[in-house]
Amino acid sequence: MSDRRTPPPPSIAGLGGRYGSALHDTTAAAVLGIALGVAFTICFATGLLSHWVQHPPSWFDWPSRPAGLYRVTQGLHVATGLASIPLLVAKLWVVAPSFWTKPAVRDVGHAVERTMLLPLVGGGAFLLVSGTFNTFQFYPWEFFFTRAHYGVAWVTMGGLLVHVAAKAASTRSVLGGRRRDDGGAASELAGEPVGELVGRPSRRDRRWFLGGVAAASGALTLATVGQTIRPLRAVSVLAPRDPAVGPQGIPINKTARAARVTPDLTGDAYRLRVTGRVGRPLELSLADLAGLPQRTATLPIACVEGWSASATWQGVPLRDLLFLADAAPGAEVHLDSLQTGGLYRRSVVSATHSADPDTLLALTLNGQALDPDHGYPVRLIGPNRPGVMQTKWVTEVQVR
Ligand SMILES: Nc1nc2c(c(=O)[nH]1)N[C@H]1C(S)=C(S)[C@@H](COP(=O)(O)O)O[C@H]1N2
Ligand SMILES: [Mo]
Repeated sequence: MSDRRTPPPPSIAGLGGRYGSALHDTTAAAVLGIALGVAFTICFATGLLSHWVQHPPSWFDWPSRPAGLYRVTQGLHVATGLASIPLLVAKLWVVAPSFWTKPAVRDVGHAVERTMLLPLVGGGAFLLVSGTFNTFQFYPWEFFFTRAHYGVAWVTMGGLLVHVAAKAASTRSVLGGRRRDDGGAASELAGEPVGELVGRPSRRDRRWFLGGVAAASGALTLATVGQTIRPLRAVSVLAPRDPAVGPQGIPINKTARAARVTPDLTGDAYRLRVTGRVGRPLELSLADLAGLPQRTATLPIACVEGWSASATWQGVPLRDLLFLADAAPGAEVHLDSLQTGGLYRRSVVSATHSADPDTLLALTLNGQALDPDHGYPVRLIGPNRPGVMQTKWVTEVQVR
């Protein structure tokens, strides 16, 4: 009845479930698996990097150059995560028949392999959903997003590692087989069903299917990546942010109103204090700051949520202020905002970043005084920093 030659490797193939489509096969599973493995690895590496930048371990010193590096790594993080969504859905669909294989567990190795699918699939789905929600600043849950997203990423990558180890050999033979397939001789392992099927897919069907998945992934990327690649903003109809929309042509994440930074705090009473380990503490009005030598830099705001936008900023280099206050050159600095609550009212500027001449206490954006929502009267803007560390409404520079 069946003309199947060698049975497929049991690690990929299953024997259960009846599935109508012939596309549930080992070759599609292997190709999608590799694509997902690459996407998840880039996403994890860039995510881990972002975590270290914000919570640096003692051995980690994030450079201040190139100025746009974080913009690229975090843009990649969000883009590879979004591109993974169609890949994961397709992969789960392709291998679904193998979930119902009998016996459910053959031996200890198989039990481990199957158990580790739970963190891999569950964790992967959680990361993609919670990450996507975060880019829309939509938090319909109780947990703290960054901690949960970070913790689950490790669990998921553990699952991925086990999965790759378990599937490496069969994947290699499946894809090696495919190449021989192209040469004319039929492969033994490639294109084998992962369930009980009507027939084997033709190579043409599979190419259409995988091409369609790739197109969906590419389309989702194009539809969102304009939030950081500005020329694509017109086609990025699904992007949570348009990088050109906001006061002074730049998006905002928290308004002055939401941060409870009121005009009485930013008016004549405003002072910037330089305190801590300084020879000469300073207390400067906005006019004092404007009277100091100004420096201009074109730098992006690169939000962890994946949007970014470049602008021209002018202000007093932080290192000049440290010099004026008689602080040790290249000191670590803690910034405090006029904002009284919230997680991002403070930030740390590492010695490397405080020494960079383009790390500015900015007074202007694209030639105008800062909009209240962009941090009037004074905000930090520095090269190669995540948006959350570009503190707005700065009122204290504390030297450590
Ligand atoms: N005081 C304060 N500064 C802040 C924030 C904040 O919530 N409070 N948000 C940060 C985040 S998450 C980003 S992405 C940038 C955005 O800067 P913008 O609103 O000027 O575009 O500001 C940062 N500075
Ligand atoms: Mo942000």
